[in-house]
Amino acid sequence: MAVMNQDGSTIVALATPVGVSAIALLRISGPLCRAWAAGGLFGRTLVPRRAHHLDYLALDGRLLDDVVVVSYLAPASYTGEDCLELSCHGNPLIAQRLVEDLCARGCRLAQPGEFTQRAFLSGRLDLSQAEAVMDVIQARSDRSLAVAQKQLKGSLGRHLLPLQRALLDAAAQVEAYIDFPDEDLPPEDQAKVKAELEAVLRGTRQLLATRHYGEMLRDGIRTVIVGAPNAGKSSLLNRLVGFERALVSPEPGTTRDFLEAWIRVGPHALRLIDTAGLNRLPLSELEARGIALTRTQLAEADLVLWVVDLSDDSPALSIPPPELVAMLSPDKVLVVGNKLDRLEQAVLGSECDAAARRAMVRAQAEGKLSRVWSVPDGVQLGAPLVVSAQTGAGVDALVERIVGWADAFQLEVGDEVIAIGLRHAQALERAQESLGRALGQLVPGGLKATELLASDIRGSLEALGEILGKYDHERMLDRLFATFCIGK
Ligand SMILES: Nc1nc2c(ncn2[C@@H]2O[C@H](COP(=O)(O)OP(=O)(O)O)[C@@H](O)[C@H]2O)c(=O)[nH]1
Ligand SMILES: [Mg+2]
Repeated sequence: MAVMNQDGSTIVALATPVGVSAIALLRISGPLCRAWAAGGLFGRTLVPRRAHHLDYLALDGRLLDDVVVVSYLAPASYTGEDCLELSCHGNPLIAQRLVEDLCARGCRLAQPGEFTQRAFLSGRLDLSQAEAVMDVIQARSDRSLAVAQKQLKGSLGRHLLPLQRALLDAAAQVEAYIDFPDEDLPPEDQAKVKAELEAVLRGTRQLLATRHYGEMLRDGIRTVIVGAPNAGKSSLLNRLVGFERALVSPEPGTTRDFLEAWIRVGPHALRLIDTAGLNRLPLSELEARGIALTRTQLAEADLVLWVVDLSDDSPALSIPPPELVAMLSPDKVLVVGNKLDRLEQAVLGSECDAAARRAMVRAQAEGKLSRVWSVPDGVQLGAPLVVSAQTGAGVDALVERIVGWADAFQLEVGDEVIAIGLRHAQALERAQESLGRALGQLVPGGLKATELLASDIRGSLEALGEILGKYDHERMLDRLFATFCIGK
């Protein structure tokens, strides 16, 4: 049985935001709840999981509020302990008086995350599920919410379980030989263990591959808008955000610092970053600093929107500096030709029909873009797009392209979408290292001591165990015992 609630305390906290609202919810968890549900708080017994509308009287008999109270008995509650939930009128003063009264009756204020921590300690959630609670609360896009909800239901645990099982098998086979120093792990067992470890390694790689997507889900897709001064970067940001977030001016070098704005595109959340213009000859010290910042932003970008002014006839200005191009992998750069409206205006006077004019504009735009930015082979983002930040033309197609690009990152592991976080990645990397060392011994003549092999397998098992927060020694012993019975 898991350890729970080490200090025996009953905790209370406001579960809804502080402020005026229709209702505020207080959550209480711990041993005092049992007596309170049995009549200790309201003078009557509460039927578990049933809403009771009752007057809450303070210790001195004052009426604090009429509340709706629901009791949950261990282990069938969020924390796995006895719990009460009180809904009062959403006046912060009432909530505060209730909390004070509950503390006077023996509760203490909960630490941040303590309810979920108790849920983990009582075995209601594994660690990856406990983390998913935060992800569900903080998700900014439909996709990140969906993945977090799956993880809350234990998707990561379900994928780790077969890997852990295979490692336990391998460990049991190897450990069985440790007690017999004169016997070496026979070649056929070595081959079996090797195959198992390789399968686990493939599984960990598969999970690790979801890390980048996981970061994009949790932190938003870092989308950096770059290009020459006056190309219309800030205008494009404003157009995507839907209001005047950034200053736009015909004077080059308006944006010196960088600006951030969150937008949702389809099921994804984008963290848009507007930067100072990039040109070859920084005009001022301040601009030069802006450009240095842009480089930093580019290095951390998931996606780069490279804005080119289609109406600018001095391409030298809009050709990106080669050292920056070298920094960028083509699969994250989307070239956006802007000010399409100006090209359209230029051909308005011509004699031909609308279709021919459109073709002329297109040809001009493409010619221009191919001069200022030659897109390397193997680009996954497709042909450059042309837009007008001013009229909004082409912006829907741009958004569509971004959604398609982001969708491609979603990796299915088995039949579920998984997106691991940093902590998971670190544990998986440690598991990989141990697996690599173990496999290094399973080459002909490579096995020096069975103990070393066993310890590397245990190392990878422990690393995987950290993800869910439980490393089950007992199960491992069970396996070992079973091996002895059958084999020896
Ligand atoms: N005609 C036209 N002008 C634009 C367009 N986008 C931006 N501009 C103008 O170009 C100038 C520079 O725009 P801004 O967004 O500040 O460029 P930034 O320096 O790249 O951030 C401003 O005068 C904008 O009004 C566009 O699509 N069409
Ligand atoms: Mg700007």
